[in-house]
Amino acid sequence: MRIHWQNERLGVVEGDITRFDGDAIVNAANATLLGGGGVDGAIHRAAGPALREACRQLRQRAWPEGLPVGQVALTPGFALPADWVIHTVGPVYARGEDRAGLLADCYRRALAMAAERDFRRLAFPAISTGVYGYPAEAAARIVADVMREALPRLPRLEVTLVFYAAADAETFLQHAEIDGVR
Ligand code: AR6
Repeated sequence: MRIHWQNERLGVVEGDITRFDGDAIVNAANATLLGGGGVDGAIHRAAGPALREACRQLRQRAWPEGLPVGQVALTPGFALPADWVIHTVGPVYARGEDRAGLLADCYRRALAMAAERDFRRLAFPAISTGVYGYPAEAAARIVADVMREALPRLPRLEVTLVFYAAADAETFLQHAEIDGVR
């Protein structure tokens, strides 16, 4: 993974999140939790069929109606290098409605879950900015705000933001104010 920007708390890299070798990666899933395209499809392929089974059981036991937008759910990582997967469902972008709070919830709740479990290294993809159509520039500002607010209270956690393409990492850095994040 190629590093575009980094300090002690936060990294902005380009690469495939399924290769991240830390405590957990976040999955930009959908409410069914049963897989899909994009990063979700890649994570399921790399983790193997046991992940789908774990997600199916999660649905049955905890989320029979599906995982609501902005919520998080945890499974093992199975064949992934990361030990755990924190599944979340980002909002579908809508012009006429401000869903920034829901996108922020995905990041905040994933950070809280990681802290609860005492995870030290966590990676996020750019939730909602693919199929769900959230503009990368707006998402960048939301993510930066959450990191600025949350990371000072989670001193043991190191976060990596993984972008699939170099251009996406650069767009993020142009629109996010992360210099002050510690
Ligand atoms: N590693 C890192 N980032 C990736 C990878 C990867 N392997 N693959 C794609 N991305 P998307 P969403 C980037 O569409 O918008 C799925 O079908 C991608 O370039 O995966 O939240 C789910 O099942 C983009 O920047 O997620 C849902 O139905 C970012 O990940 C729906 O898509 C997010 O794109 C969720 O849509």
